[in-house]
Amino acid sequence: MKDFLARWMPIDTSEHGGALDSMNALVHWLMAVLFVGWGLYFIYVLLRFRAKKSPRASYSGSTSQVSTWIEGGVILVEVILLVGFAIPAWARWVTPPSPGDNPLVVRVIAQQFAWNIHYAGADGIFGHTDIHLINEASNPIGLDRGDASAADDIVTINQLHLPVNRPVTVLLSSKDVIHSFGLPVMRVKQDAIPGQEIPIHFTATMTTPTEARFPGCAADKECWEIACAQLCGLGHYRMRGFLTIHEPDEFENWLIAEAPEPVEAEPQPAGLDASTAEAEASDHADHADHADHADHAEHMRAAG
Ligand SMILES: [Cu+2]
Repeated sequence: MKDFLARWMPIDTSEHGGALDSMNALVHWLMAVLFVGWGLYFIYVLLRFRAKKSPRASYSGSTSQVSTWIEGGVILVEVILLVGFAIPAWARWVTPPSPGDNPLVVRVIAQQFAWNIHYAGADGIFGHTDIHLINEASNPIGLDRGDASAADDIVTINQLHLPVNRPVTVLLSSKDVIHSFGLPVMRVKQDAIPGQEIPIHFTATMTTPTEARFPGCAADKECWEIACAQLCGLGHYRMRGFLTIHEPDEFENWLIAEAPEPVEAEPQPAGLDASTAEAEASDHADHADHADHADHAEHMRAAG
């Protein structure tokens, strides 16, 4: 059944995906058995209680205790499914990876109609964000660049880059309405709910193939898709991000390449000539809050 279902499924590139697909197959088998069982019972009842054979209704009904025992059996099976399978599976799903496994923590902030990705940078600490600092073009998550721990933070739009074989925790939130963060190849799907930060844990087991590039992906590799799986507004159809899984060293290089240049806090000398000021201004524009990504997002919006 698992192989049969796999024909309609995207490839599985996550550590937990196999178990999820097996459960999917198991549930399909259970549903198949129930479908056939109830279908046969329905046909039996149609024949057994047909009008020709029972012209008068029986007002006393069934006097046997069989149905009581069956109901008891159903309750027992459902308790076993809940306590023995569902609750342990849920507990595994919500347990964070151990710090010894060096998990990577990434914030994903959904908005109409884009995915903002926030990396903590070299210091491993997310900079302070403030709703009043949000600027849709230059600072979509309201990152406070004045905060010391924000200086090295990386913010991208619609571009999620992760290392292979390293546990990842995505802290998922939303700026406006309910979205759903779906990584089909990673067997991950979680609603993003305004006012909540929801952790999701997974580990990628495969890097993205290089043969072809997904349209709109800015990475050098083909990207897999981040799909918004919850109807979130008129632009929902184009709320698509791109997931790239790298080899660990490749991922570190990507982080270094994306890291913002340190901004000098020194006051400008009074006698600064015009050409130097211009050069400085353009330099700062290059290193501003990922203006290139904002451009890219604009392009994506326009393309959508
Ligand atoms: Cu959405």
